[in-house]
Amino acid sequence: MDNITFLGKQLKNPLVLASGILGNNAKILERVHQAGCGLVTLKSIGPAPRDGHKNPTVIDLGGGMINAVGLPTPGYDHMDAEWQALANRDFPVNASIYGGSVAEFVKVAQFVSDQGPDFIEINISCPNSDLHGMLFGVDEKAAFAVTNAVKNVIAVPLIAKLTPAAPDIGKIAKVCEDAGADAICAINTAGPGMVIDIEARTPVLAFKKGGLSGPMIKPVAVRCVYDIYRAVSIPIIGLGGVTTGEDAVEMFMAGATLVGMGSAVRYRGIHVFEQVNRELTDWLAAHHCTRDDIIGAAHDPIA
Ligand code: RRO
Repeated sequence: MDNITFLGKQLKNPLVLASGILGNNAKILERVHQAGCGLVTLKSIGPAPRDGHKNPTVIDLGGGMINAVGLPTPGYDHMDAEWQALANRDFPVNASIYGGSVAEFVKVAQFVSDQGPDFIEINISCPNSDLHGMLFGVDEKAAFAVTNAVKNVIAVPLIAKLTPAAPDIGKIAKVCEDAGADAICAINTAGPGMVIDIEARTPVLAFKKGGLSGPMIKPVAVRCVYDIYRAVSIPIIGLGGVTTGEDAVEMFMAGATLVGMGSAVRYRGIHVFEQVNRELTDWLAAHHCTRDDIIGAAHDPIA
């Protein structure tokens, strides 16, 4: 698979690095691009410096991971070196941002837009936030307000990253579309879940609860992308448990235009992007079809 257009930008393939996996360092992200990733997403950038939660923050459960990293960020205006390095990049970047209020989202979005990312992704779906009692992504009014406010102050396409914790993710996606989102990204981690150390009689994560990722959540992610595809007419970045070319095919069939990977980078390394791209290309060739043929194909089964 090569050279596609997404929201007016050229990508070398439809594979995306999920937010939060490899930070914001331009050199590392360039290596991910060189390793076959079509679009890299930054770790969510917030309004003020923040350390994140105490360790342990990530546990490999086998079949997936649980994390409560806790939104660590240098803060949008404490990243001069990163912004400078990213300004000289020759690869597409999706900048993920968060805030604890609509006003904070707007402040971060305005600044980040001026740094020239290709896209801005609003993270309204982090399961590990102690910044506010509510996820913007589970409340229709809040989702509309933040999407609309950010849309009004940025100069690049806007992507809304959604949570499977929403009671009706299709409805939230439609609200975001109506508020001006140019694309939907789904899903953020699932849950939250909890793992207990039975000898210590205590939750293993310091934050106690955390978001689930990796192969164990793929069916939830596929269902969410399927529901969103039926609810909106903007493109979808489908992610959640994708590790192989066949997983990517499944996401496309559910309705994704691009497919993201996060935990898969841990399981297969950064070269997972060129490997999955090869597996995808081989699958399409073996089935005599193109990516365009399979996007949303599960919605219209051949009798
Ligand atoms: O930093 C985190 O704990 C985190 C974030 Br911001 C997110 O969006 N999703 C996640 O699983 N962890």
